Amino acid sequence: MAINYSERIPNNVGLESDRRLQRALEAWQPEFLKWWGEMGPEGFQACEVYLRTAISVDAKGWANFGYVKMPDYRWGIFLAESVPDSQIKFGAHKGEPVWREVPGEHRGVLRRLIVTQGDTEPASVEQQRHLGRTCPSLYDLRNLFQVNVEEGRHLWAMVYLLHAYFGRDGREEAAELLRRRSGSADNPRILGAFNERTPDWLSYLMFAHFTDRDGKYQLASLAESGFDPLAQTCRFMLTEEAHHLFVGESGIGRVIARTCELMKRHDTDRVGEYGGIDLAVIQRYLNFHYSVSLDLFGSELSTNAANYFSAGLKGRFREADLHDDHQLSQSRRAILKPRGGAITQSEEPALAALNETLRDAYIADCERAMARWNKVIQDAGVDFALALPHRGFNRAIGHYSGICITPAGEIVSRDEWQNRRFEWLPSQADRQFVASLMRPVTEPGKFAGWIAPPPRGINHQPLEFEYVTGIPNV
Ligand code: BYC
Ligand code: FE
Ligand code: FE
Repeated sequence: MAINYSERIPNNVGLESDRRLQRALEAWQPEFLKWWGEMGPEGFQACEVYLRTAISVDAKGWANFGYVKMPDYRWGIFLAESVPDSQIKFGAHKGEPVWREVPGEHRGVLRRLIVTQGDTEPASVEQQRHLGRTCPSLYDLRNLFQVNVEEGRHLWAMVYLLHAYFGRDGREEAAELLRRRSGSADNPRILGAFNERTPDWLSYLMFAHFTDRDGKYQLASLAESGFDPLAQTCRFMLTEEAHHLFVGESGIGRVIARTCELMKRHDTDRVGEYGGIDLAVIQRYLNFHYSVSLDLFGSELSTNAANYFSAGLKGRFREADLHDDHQLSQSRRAILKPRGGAITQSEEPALAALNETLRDAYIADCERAMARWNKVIQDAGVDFALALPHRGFNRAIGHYSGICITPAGEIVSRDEWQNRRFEWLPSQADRQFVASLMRPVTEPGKFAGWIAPPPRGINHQPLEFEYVTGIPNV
């Protein structure tokens, strides 16, 4: 079947005039649609969803709202505009012109970075495919689907790079991206957090807040890349990421607001019997999603990270704002390390510690969001504060893995950890309780009792707007 490219695949990469790329995408697109049908939002493929579609990168083109059936969504390929005469900003090639083609010596490493990034996108869609059935409102359902189609588009963005710049092995990797499955025993997704289950909406909102936020920091680092097509692609992806973070942060904020309202009304901190989620349960969910997301930054000391930077492939967060030599060959920095039963500081080469440096920026961002959530609690007149656990808590990657650290940052014995872990992480009972609240609310303008309504609708529409129509009876 021939494809009308600019209509079917909105793009600013000159797809119309690139026969080789057309052929590759023409073969891949039906596989993508098949994957979307099997692994995309379950039970809602025939609904009309009020979605935003990007049809170009300028201010007017990237936010077109209208009803679309998800399988008909126009997954486009967009690069942010290239800056003329740009130079590589860091590493051994600093000051040289950016690459418009893949530098031969870094081909394998670059492909691996693109594949790792690309793999997370369909993984998240797979993790979220069951959630539609238990949506707390049409507003939230629409936001879920918006995030899902955009993660689909992020997959397209990485597949475009693989097809356009990596020849046959790029095409093979692009096909594999549709074959791995989140949580599969034989063919799992690449990174840990993307094989975890997202069984309920509290997990999902935490995921959008904490795990999509890793996306923000990783994409921002790749947006500094000396390989210009990758940088341009990631810059445009970041504009979409902002909405995913909004969904997470505002969603959790609304859960907190509802809980506080029930606490005040019934003068209790146990709001379960009134259909709310205790702040203690929210804290345990938060501990889980935060720690799993911290793992996504990799080991504290990593030769991979040092090599990515020195090679000019992956920079630091907002590289241009940093005032140093952008090569880090002599610099050192202090990092925390567990040693002999204590967590102590140690001076390490800054180049090897780049994963930790990016994780620091992420943690600071999470702290800022945490302060906004705590303001919601305070404003409600409730005496409680949520907190981020220690960075070593519940880690599976890096030098804290295998060490039992409490949220307060205390190293404890394995026995104590086992005995107390459900003070800190969601228990079976927590998950069952949250699951019991997950009843679909699909009447326009109505919201489930465990989450407060948002202050306003989408794209100036009222809250009662029918954001998704044609919902099957469940
Ligand atoms: N799980 O030197 P190390 C997003 C592996 S999220 C499993 O410590 P490195 C999104 C690592 O691959 C953003 N394995 O790590 C969010 C390596 O394997 P090999 C995604 C892990 O390489 C929500 C070994 O352990 N983008 O977009 O310095 C919804 C030792 O590695 C994990 C990116 O990640 C883990 N957590 O850094 C939708 C950007 N961590 O080589 C989307 C691209 C490490 O020994 N990726 N390993 O086989 C990277 O920059 C790097 O691969 C990482 C790891 C930062 C992930
Ligand atoms: Fe994404
Ligand atoms: Fe995202």
